[in-house]
Amino acid sequence: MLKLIKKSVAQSNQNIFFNTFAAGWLLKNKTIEIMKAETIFERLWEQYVAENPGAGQIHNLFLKEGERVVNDHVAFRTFDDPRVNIDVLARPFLEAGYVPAGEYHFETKKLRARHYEMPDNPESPRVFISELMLDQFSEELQLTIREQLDAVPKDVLESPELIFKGSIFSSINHVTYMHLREESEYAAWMYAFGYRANHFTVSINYLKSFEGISEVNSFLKEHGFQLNSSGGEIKGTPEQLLEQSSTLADKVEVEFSDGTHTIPGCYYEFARRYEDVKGKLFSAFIAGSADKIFESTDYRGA
Ligand code: OOG
Ligand code: NI
Repeated sequence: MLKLIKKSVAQSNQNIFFNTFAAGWLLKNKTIEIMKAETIFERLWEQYVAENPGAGQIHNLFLKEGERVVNDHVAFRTFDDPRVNIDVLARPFLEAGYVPAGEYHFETKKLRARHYEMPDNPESPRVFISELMLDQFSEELQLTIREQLDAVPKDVLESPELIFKGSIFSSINHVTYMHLREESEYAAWMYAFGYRANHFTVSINYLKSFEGISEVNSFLKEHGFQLNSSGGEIKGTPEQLLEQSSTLADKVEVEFSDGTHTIPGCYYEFARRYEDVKGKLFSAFIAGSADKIFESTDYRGA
């Protein structure tokens, strides 16, 4: 599909028009927009802070300290169904110039992930996309998700706007949400929240007034934010060239068909990267640490 689009771009070069935010071209009478990376992240950020005020508050606290907040990475979640898998979610980023960079496996959580980078642009956040491997779950879970996907209009699934759409399921209910959790917290989160930035990540490397990740963590706790302590508050070590911490996801009110419930939404992450022996900044992810970071959205009781 991606190849096809690329080819059409080349063929319809004369039709390309540009403005400051986007380029578009006509394909089968449909205008497909190529969004610039910056535009994508701005829209994702607005949606993310509007729905998870904690992240916005933390961001403002850093600004008040005189810091410039640069994102290390932004993460998405999805299912491995070919209609919505990693490749589908990656499309707008590839169009914007991103390239695939690393692959990760999470056996126990039955997840797979890939990260993408913008070449020659160290301040453009990495993009981390994971997918749930549906075949490894019960028939019931598979059916729940696939039936819901069957009901989503094709143009929604194929839209470059999919990454902004939130839950694409026509009706979600709390009983199903709680049931999905028994097999996978990730599946339940996806069911309720869908397509959006799961988290943004502050790059500690760019912070001037914080020595390291412990100081960042103390600052957050002093301001009343709770951290994900699964596997310890700090995941990874300087020897692994990546240290990470994250808040526990903000509690968000979700309207289910069987009532409104408050459940964990999105979280904010903090990452410090180190240079390797050759002086090259480590740019990948550490599966053992990521495994614990996923748990920042785990359900924590009513
Ligand atoms: C992603 C968890 C992993 C990282 O930086 O290692 C991660 C998620 O919660 O979807 O973000
Ligand atoms: Ni992350």
